[in-house]
Amino acid sequence: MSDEVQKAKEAAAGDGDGDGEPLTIFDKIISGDIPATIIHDDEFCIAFRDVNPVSPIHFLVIPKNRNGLTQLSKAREDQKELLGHLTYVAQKLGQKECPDGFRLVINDGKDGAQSVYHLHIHVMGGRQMQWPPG
Ligand code: DGP
Repeated sequence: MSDEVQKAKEAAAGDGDGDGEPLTIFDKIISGDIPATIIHDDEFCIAFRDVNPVSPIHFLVIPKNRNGLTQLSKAREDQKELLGHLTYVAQKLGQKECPDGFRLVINDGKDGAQSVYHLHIHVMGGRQMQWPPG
């Protein structure tokens, strides 16, 4: 078993932030238990490079306090401001790193190909993106 898989299995045993949901690998990145290349850190979110980049620039923006936001479709009315903040930070960083354009993606659930159940915005760029996505 790879190190990453082992860590993910261990992480699944606990509760990330008291919201009743299991810990994910991203909770361990937030706590600093797993290293990541963090490119932004503020009161509400962090952004870090994706470990499996699909484009020259590929990073993730995630809320620090998941608070039930395992996926976008679990968002509550009182989290609208947080969602706006995440999107705002994503575009600011996207513009800085990819001045010619970039793409935001949020995978949601099984058919959306979500693999980590802690809401995250993918920001991808540094090459010509194609459409439609796979
Ligand atoms: P998604 O399929 O939308 O749930 O994307 C999850 C992303 O998280 C995927 O592109 C790979 C990334 N990822 C998973 N584990 C780690 C990790 O330990 N470190 C970093 N930096 N990224 C990770």
